[in-house]
Amino acid sequence: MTHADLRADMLRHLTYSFGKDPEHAHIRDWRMALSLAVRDRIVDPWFDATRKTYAGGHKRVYYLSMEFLIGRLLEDAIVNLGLLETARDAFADLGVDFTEVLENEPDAALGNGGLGRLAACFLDSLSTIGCPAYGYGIRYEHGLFRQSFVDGRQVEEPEDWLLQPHAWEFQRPEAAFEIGFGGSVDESGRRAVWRPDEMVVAAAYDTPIVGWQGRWANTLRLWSAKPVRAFDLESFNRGDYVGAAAPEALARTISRVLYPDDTTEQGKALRLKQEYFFTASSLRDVVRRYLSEHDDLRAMPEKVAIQLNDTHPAIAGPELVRLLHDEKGLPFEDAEQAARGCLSYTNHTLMPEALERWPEELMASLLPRHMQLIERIDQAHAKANPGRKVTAIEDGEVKMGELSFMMAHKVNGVSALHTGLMKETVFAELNRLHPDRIVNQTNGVTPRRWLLSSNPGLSRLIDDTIGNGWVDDLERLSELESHIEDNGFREAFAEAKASNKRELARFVRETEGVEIDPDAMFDIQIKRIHEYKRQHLNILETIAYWRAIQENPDRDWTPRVKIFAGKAAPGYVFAKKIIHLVNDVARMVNDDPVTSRFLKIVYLPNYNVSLAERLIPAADLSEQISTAGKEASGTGNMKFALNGALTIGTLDGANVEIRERVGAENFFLFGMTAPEVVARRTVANHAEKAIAESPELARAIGDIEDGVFTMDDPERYRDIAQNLRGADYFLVCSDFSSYYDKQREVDAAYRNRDEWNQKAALNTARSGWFSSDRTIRGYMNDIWMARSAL
Ligand code: C3B
Repeated sequence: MTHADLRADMLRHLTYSFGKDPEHAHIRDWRMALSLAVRDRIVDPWFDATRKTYAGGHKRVYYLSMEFLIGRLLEDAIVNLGLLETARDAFADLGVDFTEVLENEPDAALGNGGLGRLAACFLDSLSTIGCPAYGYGIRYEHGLFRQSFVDGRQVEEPEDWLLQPHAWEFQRPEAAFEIGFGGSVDESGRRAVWRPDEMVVAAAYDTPIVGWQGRWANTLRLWSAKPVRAFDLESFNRGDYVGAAAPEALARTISRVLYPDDTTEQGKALRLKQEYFFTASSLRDVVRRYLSEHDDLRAMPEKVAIQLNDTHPAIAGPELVRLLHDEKGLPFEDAEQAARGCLSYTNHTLMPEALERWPEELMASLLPRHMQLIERIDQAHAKANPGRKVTAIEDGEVKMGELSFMMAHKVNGVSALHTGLMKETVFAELNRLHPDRIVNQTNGVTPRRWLLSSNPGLSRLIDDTIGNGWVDDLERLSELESHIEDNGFREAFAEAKASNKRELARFVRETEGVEIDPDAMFDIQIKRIHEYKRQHLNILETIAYWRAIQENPDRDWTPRVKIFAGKAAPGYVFAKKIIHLVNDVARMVNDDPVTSRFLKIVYLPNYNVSLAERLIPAADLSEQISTAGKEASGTGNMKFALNGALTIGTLDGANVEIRERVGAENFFLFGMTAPEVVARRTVANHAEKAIAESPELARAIGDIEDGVFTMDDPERYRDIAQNLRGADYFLVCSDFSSYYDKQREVDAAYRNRDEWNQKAALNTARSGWFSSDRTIRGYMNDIWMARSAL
């Protein structure tokens, strides 16, 4: 297709789909016209994929996830269809700014962080590999809140991506299911019959996800909740307009908002309703599709693989048993076995507060039949494993992790370390009973979005050096290694980074009004704000460095820009304090005439996928500093390494595997290991001791306590200081010295810029294994037993 063809298609859509005269078209109109012109090219491969799947009798994979953090889709589609240059040229002809068109698309934030973004990378890889698959989730009206700062404090505003025109989804009025809640179970007949007392309709919206080079396209099917009866005419006619709209309002609540908290349970009935709502509609869709081609429900595992992304869809176990046993008449044992054959479960965290538990009472009132089936599943497990104390129901609560484990044929962790810890801790007993069930699948990221699109400069250099086969075979990046010795290559590599940094500096100037020097080291920590991720360790080190420069301003310090971005859950008071502290410190440090040549701090608001795409290619240093044993994997860490940043990190999550691959000499390791962390916690007054041994730390904490950064309100951070001196559960103090010293090694290393560039290039060359294509192949081979249909 030529750019003239694409231009003609856009003009046609502009005129006939949107009724706009090109003379009066807004950027938004151009974005929609381009989106439809591109979408037209996805529909055929999409249909072909469906036809091939049916014709070949292929096994299908269903990925159930509360979150899909897909971000913008237009550029992804354009890149995967190989239309980037074509589209650029088409807009050049039209005199419209192509970048502005791409950036006009709302960033679909239907997720909180790593878990949701992983699901989005998996969709891209499934389509690239040609594995027949569906993503199933919720079509939230409001995704993750928008973050801004007022006097340094986080302020949340609702996100409203769906209010803007959106080109990707196809509504499927024919695919709708009635989903019930509450009511009672009638056990008088041969089969138990659940009679819910509340019903909503789950309506399907499909988004095609096209893979690399348009060879295959899968579907992301998101469910929206609608009332069974749209409107209460009787109330309306009585003049009760509010009452008339009540059914709709109530139903819509279910798909209204994404819970803005990725690690702590809200304990709200609504959350459980959301989980059941999307899980039940997805499973009904799966069973319907299976029965349209096959009769024997016992053989479902041969054709159906259902992945539970964390425990959020864990109700799938009892729901699938209910469908097969109560509704389709299979004996309970057969239903359970068929369900287990289809289901597998990914655990994404060991944080105790994030392991979902629902009060039995709530479960029984919202899903009475499921509560009975959970008891039966638990009893069947106990009977099969006599004398073992492991149950899915304990202390009046249903433990969704245990339930998922019992109902899955495979359970996986997301990095080697995390999987090992799963076996030793949360699932120790279950692992003893089912030693083959737990497997590891280390996370990965899609190279299409996280290198090819977001870092065009580096991608071009890679293409010129080794060809473009790396895009769907990322381990070929290793072919770069032999070129790293070459001065010309190293300089070009450095220039690609420098140019990304200049672009970021421009962005920071324009959006924040802060000047940063593109030649300084860009040191970046971007992720959700959480104590275990230890943004406060980073800011304490920054304060200590600032003090060191102040005391000795004539020394030849290595200039640094510390960049932070990330949202705190609205109810997570401590995390919000950390944000406020970083902003307060930034204000003071950036205005310091003595130190600001050497140190700047920037906290960019409203972190999202699009901002990550801007930041990661411009990073020199990647901060991956969680308390060892707490970060299940991390995926940002992989994106940074792939884009040629060096990591400063602990031996946690996938950092361990990144370091093994890029080489210990190209990674700045600090801090305690996971077993050392456990041991350190048993030391009385560990924090006090660490503070006593580090004058830098003592001074930094003292500064916070003395109100150095908060002249107007010296008490503001007393509780942070108290937490550090007292409990310090995440061992910020105990790891401080090791971190501070390692940062000084980083300073020294950055001064030898050629050697740094060499290490950076080695990070890129050796990160190929962290492609989500590799991860998905692992799931296909070890868990789903599914094959590519290409
Ligand atoms: C995250 C974990 O915190 C990350 O370490 C991991 O890389 C990703 O999942 C993907 O596996 N996670 C999350 O974002 N939300 C949760 N509720 C639990 C884990």
